[in-house]
Amino acid sequence: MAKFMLHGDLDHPATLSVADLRGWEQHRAEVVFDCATNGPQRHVFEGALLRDVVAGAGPAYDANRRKDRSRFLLAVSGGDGHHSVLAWAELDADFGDSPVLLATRLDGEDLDEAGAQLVVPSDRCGARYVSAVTHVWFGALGGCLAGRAGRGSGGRCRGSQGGRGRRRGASSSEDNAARRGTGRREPGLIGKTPPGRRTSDRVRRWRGRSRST
Ligand SMILES: Nc1nc2c(c(=O)[nH]1)N[C@H]1C(S)=C(S)[C@@H](COP(=O)(O)O)O[C@H]1N2
Ligand SMILES: [Mo]
Repeated sequence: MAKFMLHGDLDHPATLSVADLRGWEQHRAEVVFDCATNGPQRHVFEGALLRDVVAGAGPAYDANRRKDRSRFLLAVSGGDGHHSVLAWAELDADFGDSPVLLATRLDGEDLDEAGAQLVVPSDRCGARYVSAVTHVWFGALGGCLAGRAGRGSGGRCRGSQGGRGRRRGASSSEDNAARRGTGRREPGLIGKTPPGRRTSDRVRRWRGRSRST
């Protein structure tokens, strides 16, 4: 029986079967998605809301702060190596409120043997309908990855993003690269005109205008 790992910044990471997913309220989605190679496909999926499953695993956000929740991501992987990412905010009722499912049934057939399937009803294209799900990772961008544990946000960070439990290619150099990418940046070095210069340009334009009117 196919199972998947629910891991990342969670108090209660777990290995779940499709049967376990039936423990959450089941939702139904009639979807049409268009694939560039196969054309439009119509399917009926039933399953648990991904946000319910993650919320039950103790996600490391501050539930009372929308701004903290907006930092989090999900990565969903299939057994064949196909994977897709979602922003937590896509699912969150205060943001996109999208009824993304981890499906337990497809067109009336149970998925216990095949494995759960990600269903993103708001997507036009089918690429994020990851089938035979093996991993669901939940984690943060920002404070946690940059090593500034919850600074100013009241959020909790556990420093385990991307490392623990990743299937393959989980090297520390990747994590370091991720940290570099989200690290502290020197303000003013991101292709901006220095403020002093900009101000004087504006003043010059304004003066020119005053004289001619
Ligand atoms: N595990 C896995 N899931 C996947 C894919 C894949 O390659 N592997 N392809 C995606 C794409 S591009 C589409 S259009 C849909 C539908 O693919 P199917 O027609 O092969 O069912 O599945 C999605 N889910
Ligand atoms: Mo596709």
